Amino acid sequence: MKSPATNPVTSPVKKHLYLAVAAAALLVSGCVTLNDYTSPKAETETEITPETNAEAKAKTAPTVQEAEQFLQAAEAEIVKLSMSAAKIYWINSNFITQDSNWLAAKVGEEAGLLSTRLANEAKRFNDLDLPADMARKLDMLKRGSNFPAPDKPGAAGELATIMTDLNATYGQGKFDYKSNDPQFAKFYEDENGNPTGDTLLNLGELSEIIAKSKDPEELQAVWEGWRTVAPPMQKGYARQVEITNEGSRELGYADTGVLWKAGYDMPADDFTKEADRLWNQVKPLYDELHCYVRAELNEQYGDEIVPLDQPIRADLLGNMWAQSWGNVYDMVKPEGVAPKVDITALMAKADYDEIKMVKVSEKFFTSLGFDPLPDTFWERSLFVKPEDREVVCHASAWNIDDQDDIRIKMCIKKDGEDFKTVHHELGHNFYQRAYKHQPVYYKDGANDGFHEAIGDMISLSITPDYLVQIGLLDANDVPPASADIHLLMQQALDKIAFLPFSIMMDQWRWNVFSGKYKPSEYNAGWWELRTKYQGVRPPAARPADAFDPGAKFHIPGNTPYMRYFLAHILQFQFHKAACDMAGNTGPLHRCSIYGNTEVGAKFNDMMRMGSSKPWPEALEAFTGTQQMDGSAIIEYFDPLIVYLKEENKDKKCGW
Ligand code: X8Z
Ligand code: ZN
Repeated sequence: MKSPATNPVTSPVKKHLYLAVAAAALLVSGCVTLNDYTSPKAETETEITPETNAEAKAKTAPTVQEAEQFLQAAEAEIVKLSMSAAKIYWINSNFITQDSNWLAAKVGEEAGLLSTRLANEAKRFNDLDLPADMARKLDMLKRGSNFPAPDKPGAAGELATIMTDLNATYGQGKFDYKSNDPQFAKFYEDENGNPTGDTLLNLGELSEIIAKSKDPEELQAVWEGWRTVAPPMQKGYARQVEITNEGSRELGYADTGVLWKAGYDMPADDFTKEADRLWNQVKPLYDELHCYVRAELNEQYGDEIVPLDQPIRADLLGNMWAQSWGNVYDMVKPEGVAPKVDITALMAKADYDEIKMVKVSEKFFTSLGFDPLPDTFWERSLFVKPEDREVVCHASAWNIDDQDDIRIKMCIKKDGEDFKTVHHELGHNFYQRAYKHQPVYYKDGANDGFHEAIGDMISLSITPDYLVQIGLLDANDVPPASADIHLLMQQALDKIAFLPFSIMMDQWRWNVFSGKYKPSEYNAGWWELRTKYQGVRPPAARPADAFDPGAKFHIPGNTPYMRYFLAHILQFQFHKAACDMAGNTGPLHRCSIYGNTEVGAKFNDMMRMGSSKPWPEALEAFTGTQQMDGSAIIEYFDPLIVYLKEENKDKKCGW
């Protein structure tokens, strides 16, 4: 149910953008239509006059039946707006133009107005003793948008316009990097070597340089260059915070951060503690990884660029935001020769194109017993970056009609990283389809971390043995058990390095919403948290107007990020439960559940619940426990932890 009003995460227009998962209409089965619903307030106003106050009060007090009618009518309204909103957002993200932005802002305003109205109307039933199911639905309506607008003229429109602008500014972000330098000609020429006329690099191209270059000056220039897209966003961002905080307060939340934290079936403060608890379970592993990687980079770059007692320069870690470090694997890999399982190379050898990557990913899900994706998925998805127009390239999965019109939108690169991202996106789509029979209120993940964890859990089964099974890897090239450290290192660079990044993103937003960081402190606060959690720092002092949070999609894209932190805990927990179920007796990191329909059926039992029950019950349905738990991560990486501790034993770790 959670989503901003201007991009495809909007709700209650029921937009789940994962990362732009649009979900839309549930066609309500005819019993209640909008016209059937008469405002209870209007009825009672006419009736109270001749009665005593007590009698009047008894009459005006809402009834369970009215609450039921209200929920049905609200559902009908949501459904009505959903599908057109989803289609507009889809078009806007696939063709960013002035006109499609206008349409997105317009429907975003409508969605915002609807969301605010329904949330406020739902408050009427606050003191009523209701069956748990109805209370849950009303609560979901009250938290219907992650970015609620206040109930006053113009607010929803202003908010929707800002949100659309931020999204579009990010989506079109470009930067001129050495357009005259022949070394970079490939970025500025077409396949035939003719100039494209475009002298600016987009995020995909800049990311490629960050992933491959080992020249600190170049890395710094590209890293700083991408961040020039963000300062123009800061003013709008700060205004958006004001508006949506006001909207949140009207709904009874201290600020928008508290509203977000209230979405986890527990009091907001308890959720903060829960996130900290999970982080503390895995932090020792991150600390070891950080210590080891810094030392390896120090060997490559020297004391001046990578001093051994300082946070690591964020531009040296192979990713634009230093959120996952897999691209520096070759620089930091453990001693000893290990046969390389390079999925990028294997796919190239097997002539995989973008469609084949998606087909193979789909096959994993069908091997577990899920139905194949519908024809419309293949007809309507975007798999390849179009040359002739501006699109939002950040990968996303959509459900346009809340039934079977599921799609992904992704500028797929033919590499191992995107092979896994395709699984991630399909995880969203298969989840959406699994809960399509639920009422609109429950067409969502058990919590948002579940939604992000499904496809990632599948990816954990992309083991060398699995790659042999699907014909990508030759059986003779399966690394021996002695090479596990290499595989685990690769995995840790992606998954463990990600944990502190994913927890600090929303720490920053919580602080912004609570007013702890004023707009003038946005950037300093950002780096305070980046340093505290990740132990990274900018390559040089940041300019006074820097707004570095704006250079990461989910900030202007207005997608909460705690979901990814939770997903990185949950996916290992799911993987362990699945492997136990499959009777796996080997190490967790070598287990693959490919082809196991029994596990698939159990997984589906959890998925089909949607958000109809508090998430601990969904978790229990699959794992047998009600608690999120990081111990499966520790088990999975156990050999690596031993290795890192040994490697680090004479080092001074920390920053
Ligand atoms: O945004 C995404 C997905 C879409 S929901 C591609 N992810 C986060 C990111 O890219 O920052 C997946 C992992 C983290
Ligand atoms: Zn996702």
